[in-house]
Amino acid sequence: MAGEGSEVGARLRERDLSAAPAALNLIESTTRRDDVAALLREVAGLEQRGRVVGVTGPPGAGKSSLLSAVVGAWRRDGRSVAVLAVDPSSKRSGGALLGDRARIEFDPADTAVLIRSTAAGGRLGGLAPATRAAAQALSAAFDIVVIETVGVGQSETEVAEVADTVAVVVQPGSGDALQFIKAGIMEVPDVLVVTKADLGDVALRARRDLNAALRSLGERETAVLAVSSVPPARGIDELVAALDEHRTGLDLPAVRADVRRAGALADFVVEHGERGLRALGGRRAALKLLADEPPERDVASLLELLEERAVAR
Ligand SMILES: Nc1nc2c(ncn2[C@@H]2O[C@H](COP(=O)(O)OP(=O)(O)OP(=O)(O)O)[C@@H](O)[C@H]2O)c(=O)[nH]1
Ligand SMILES: [Mg+2]
Repeated sequence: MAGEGSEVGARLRERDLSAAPAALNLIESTTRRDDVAALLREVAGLEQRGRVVGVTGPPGAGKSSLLSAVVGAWRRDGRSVAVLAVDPSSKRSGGALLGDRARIEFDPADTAVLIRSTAAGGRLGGLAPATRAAAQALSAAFDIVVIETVGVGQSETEVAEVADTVAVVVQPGSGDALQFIKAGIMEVPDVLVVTKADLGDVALRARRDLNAALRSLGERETAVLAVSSVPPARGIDELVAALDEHRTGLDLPAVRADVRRAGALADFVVEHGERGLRALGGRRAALKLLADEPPERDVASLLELLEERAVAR
């Protein structure tokens, strides 16, 4: 039975934000796959309505505090916002020290904001398929969908597969991002945010070092901003503007086609593992195969294509 999935999907298509919790419940359930498929069919092709912003950075960098301020600014502009906060389930990736972790603050009576924590993906890495599906479904209804992930390096790459714009958030004095960028481990983010600017010189120095590192790589376009999320907040409007500006320059249909291709490959790896990937001749060959398909193909049909090819080889 996929009746509920179609119904919830149709409501999202009509931009009925009150359908979002039900949509997320379906997407996160492990037993309602027909409903999820029906839901995603209803919203297929509508993803370009909303935009997907990835916010990623090391544990405790200040991502959630920053989002409290940014969500507030977006709401003052009248934009609806959904945040999918991916909780690192493994001890390794941690998170801010217990008790020191901020929650995203918002007005609970405001029906145009939705904040949801979701579990991180499994061993095969990265964003859970449910997070990808949730971003796809919610971007049909909300103006902005944010995915908050913890980490730097790997997580930045994964969120970039789903998001139109990726902001990497670092706190002053932590050299992680700088080292990753220099070493080529991290792709250059669309926007770099140094938090805790209220701490003064150390934040300004971090910003200067990041700018210098980017210039030495010939990356002059990337915005590096210093923000403070504690009152009086600083740099928030500039960040909102930088995110908008990045989006304006994008070829969105092409970005979303790439998102669907990456999503199909991720689903395939979840279903068939590394062995399935080998049957396709490896990740690169699989991406090449997908890139040759028409950009409008949806995730389900791309997944079928991969499965057919894997069997044929
Ligand atoms: N001084 C100062 N402290 C901040 C600022 N932003 C965040 N903090 C503090 O930094 C700590 C971590 O902030 P969070 O917003 O939870 O950081 P996070 O990146 O979301 O953490 P995880 O989700 O656990 O990775 C909290 O104690 C915040 O109060 C800021 O602008 N200035
Ligand atoms: Mg957080």
